Amino acid sequence: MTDMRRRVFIKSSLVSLGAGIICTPAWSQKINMLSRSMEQGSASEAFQPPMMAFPEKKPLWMHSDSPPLLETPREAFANAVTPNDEFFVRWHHAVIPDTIDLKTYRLSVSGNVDTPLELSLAELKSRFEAVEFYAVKQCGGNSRSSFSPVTSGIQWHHGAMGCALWKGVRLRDVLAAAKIKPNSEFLKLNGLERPILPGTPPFMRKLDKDEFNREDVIIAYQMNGEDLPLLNGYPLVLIVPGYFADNWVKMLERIDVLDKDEPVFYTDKAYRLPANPFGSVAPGDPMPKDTRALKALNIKSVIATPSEKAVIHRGDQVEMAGVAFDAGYGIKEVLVSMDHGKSWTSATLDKDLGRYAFRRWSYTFTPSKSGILTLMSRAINRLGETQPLPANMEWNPSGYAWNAADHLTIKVL
Ligand SMILES: Nc1nc2c(c(=O)[nH]1)N[C@H]1C(S)=C(S)[C@@H](COP(=O)(O)O)O[C@H]1N2
Ligand SMILES: [Mo]
Repeated sequence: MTDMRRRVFIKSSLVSLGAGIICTPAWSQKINMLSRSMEQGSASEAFQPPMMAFPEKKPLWMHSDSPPLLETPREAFANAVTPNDEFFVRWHHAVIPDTIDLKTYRLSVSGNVDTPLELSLAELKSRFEAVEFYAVKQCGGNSRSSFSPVTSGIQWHHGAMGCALWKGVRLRDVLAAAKIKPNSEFLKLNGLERPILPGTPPFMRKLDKDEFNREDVIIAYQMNGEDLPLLNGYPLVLIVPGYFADNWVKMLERIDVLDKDEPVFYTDKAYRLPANPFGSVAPGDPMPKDTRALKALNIKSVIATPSEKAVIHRGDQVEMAGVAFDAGYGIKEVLVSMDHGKSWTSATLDKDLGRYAFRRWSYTFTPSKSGILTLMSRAINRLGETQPLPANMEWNPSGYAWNAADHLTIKVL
């Protein structure tokens, strides 16, 4: 694969599985019931989507083949950094270019500016200072399959998230080079892919002034030291650390500067929560009229190991490990429980990779009797915020922002 021309044969490499795996309500209700019953062991694993390998990717759980919706297996979160070939994939529209020709690719910056720009990737890299940091990218719908009642949308388990080292240039430096006018209020940012059906809104997002002036909002051209995989947005992806991933526009094509607000479907109609502090309604209620955009991440931890399929005997030493993160305040502590939350013990935190990164944690124990054991994890951040227990998790009609204490069940022989 040359640097100038990247060709990824998404379409030809697909194995057709009919209509892909679209969750029917009955099917996902079943998963949900099963994954909720903490006593029943690894039932949820029996309903995993198939594993499928896409270009530049290892086999991942495939929720749909077109557009590709690929989920990272739980075990990957035993590490603080998610490898590019295991990083989840989510696209709204199926017409995704399988080639990006860098001879013709340009990022345009136009609208309320004095100097419109058409930047090649090489110009972007050479004209602006590079910055690099770790940050968690998490889909708003991650863990949606845990909600009861079931909500519509992709029935992700916990693998619509990942943490990578992102390298790129500051959005605000690029805007300054375009001589953005002082009365500028919003940006519209476009992805390069297109919907199949005419009339469907293209993937476009909006940032307000406070957001586009942040010094840590970057246009990234590298992920974990390499070019971005095409499915993760090659050649450029917007990084908004601490925010849910719907804000992180992939395959960035155009930045349009606005002097006044203008409705944008994927910011003003989709990706919204009820406009109250918890972003919730009574379970089963519809979305209220007053909504707010899904923005800052909430605190969360996920258990990666041991696998629910592991063969564990009494007296074995077992390492429980996973990751925790929040919107950037910093993880202070991760607690684990083996008695359904009656008592909690501190896990060991690995080194801090930065305020927006996954914080790896681990806890080693030796089960002394055989039977079913439920392992739970719960993170606390520097503000003292923590995860609710699953029974106290608030509900919203879109199934966004699930962040209850995680659990998994193992069988000790
Ligand atoms: N161009 C474009 N960018 C996009 C999207 C999209 O459909 N098109 N989806 C968003 C959503 S909702 C998610 S969860 C992330 C997924 O990023 P990934 O595929 O790199 O994991 O991309 C975001 N950026
Ligand atoms: Mo998403």
